[in-house]
Amino acid sequence: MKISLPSDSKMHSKEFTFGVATASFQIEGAADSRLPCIWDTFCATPDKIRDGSDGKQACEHVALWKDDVELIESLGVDAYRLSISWGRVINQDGSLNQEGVSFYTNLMDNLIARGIKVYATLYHWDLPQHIEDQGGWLNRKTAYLFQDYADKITQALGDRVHSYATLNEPFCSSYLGYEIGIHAPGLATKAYGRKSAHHLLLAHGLAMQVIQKNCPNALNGIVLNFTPCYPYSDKPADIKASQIADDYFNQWYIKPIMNGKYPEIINDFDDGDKPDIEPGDMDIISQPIDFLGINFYTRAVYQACSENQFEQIDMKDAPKTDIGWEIYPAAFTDLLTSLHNTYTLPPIYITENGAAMDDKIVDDAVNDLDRLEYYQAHLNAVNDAIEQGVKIDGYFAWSLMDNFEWAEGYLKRFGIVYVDYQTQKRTIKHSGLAYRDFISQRAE
Ligand code: GCO
Repeated sequence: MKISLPSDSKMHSKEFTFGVATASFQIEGAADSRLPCIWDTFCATPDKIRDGSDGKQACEHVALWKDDVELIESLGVDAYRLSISWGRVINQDGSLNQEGVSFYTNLMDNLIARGIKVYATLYHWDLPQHIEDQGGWLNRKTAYLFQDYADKITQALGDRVHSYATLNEPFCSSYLGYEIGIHAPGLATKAYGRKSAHHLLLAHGLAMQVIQKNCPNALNGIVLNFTPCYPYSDKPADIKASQIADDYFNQWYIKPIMNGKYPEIINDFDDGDKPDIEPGDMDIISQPIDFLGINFYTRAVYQACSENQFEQIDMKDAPKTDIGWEIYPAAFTDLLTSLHNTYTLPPIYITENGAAMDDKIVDDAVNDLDRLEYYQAHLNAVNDAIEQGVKIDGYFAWSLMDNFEWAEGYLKRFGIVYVDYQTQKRTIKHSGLAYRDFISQRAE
């Protein structure tokens, strides 16, 4: 089975960027050569990670990076999205860790020499533990520490980076990490969700200021995740419930950046649950970005419920991936067109899209037709949005290779390359081969 798109698709043009994505904690390993981060602590806490695993080895990418660059090159992609581990490049006293910086400069130089553009995310959830010990994202000061890190690392990396994203998915860092506690640092207090989110968004804005100064030629922005919210029925109460959920989970993170304000639902919060917004914050948060990164995996369905206004419904008979997320590609097109209609957006990059599947490796091959179908359907969905006038300039498959899937440990495989964690052998899955073939067929 192949991947194909209509012959007149804009995605066939070399102007459209195709890439693969990873994140530092999920692949790097080599935990001893960086500062401990909140995910090390969370993994060491009993019952937090489903298979009891951690990120100490992961895909041993710090040791195997040269092979991994060859692997990326063999896929023929235009770009590689990686994240930088804050605690690998900045020491506890705030100075640069030259050894850590060299790891990334060598990696990037090698990618660039092969014509692969570097898309770097500065924060993909691995907050240094010593900063968490001072309150982490609940402490406003962390936003300024992030700005300082962004300032130093962007100067050190210079023009190697084609595109910088400040944060990856502040929703996950704040809601999953501080409000319901299923991700690091594992705090579960309602008010903490919004308070940490505000400091994350402030950190984004403060970092944008220094990145634009240091790297004016790079494409600089942020990566947000969206899980579009649908009503369970066409009853007005369910429609309302899905809108509130959408404001709470999705618009909460984009509206401050695009429009300088939080969704109206903020007015319904108890005072103690509101974020601490200081004068000038919303201007910092809403300064222009060069691109918006969008991560999409699934949708969610809600119905009204008296206690907390909305309740998610499990769509029992719907097709799902191995992580239990409904496969619903139409939501991807709906999301892209509705964001386009709601906001004045910069160019969009799909910075993550992909699926966990129950892969089996047989005779050195993984015949993951289910994942391939997921990619085909979602590339079609992106193409549909482009046809409807949405400006989308790139697409990154999540992920280059199987890796540490957060609270799921190594149980869920999202790669287009299979990783045998015993031997660290990488095997390109059928989906990866199809992605490679599709990319190679584009016009010059
Ligand atoms: C995210 C993260 C990735 C995940 C992927 C699958 O979107 O949650 O950016 O690190 O691994 O999304 O859950």
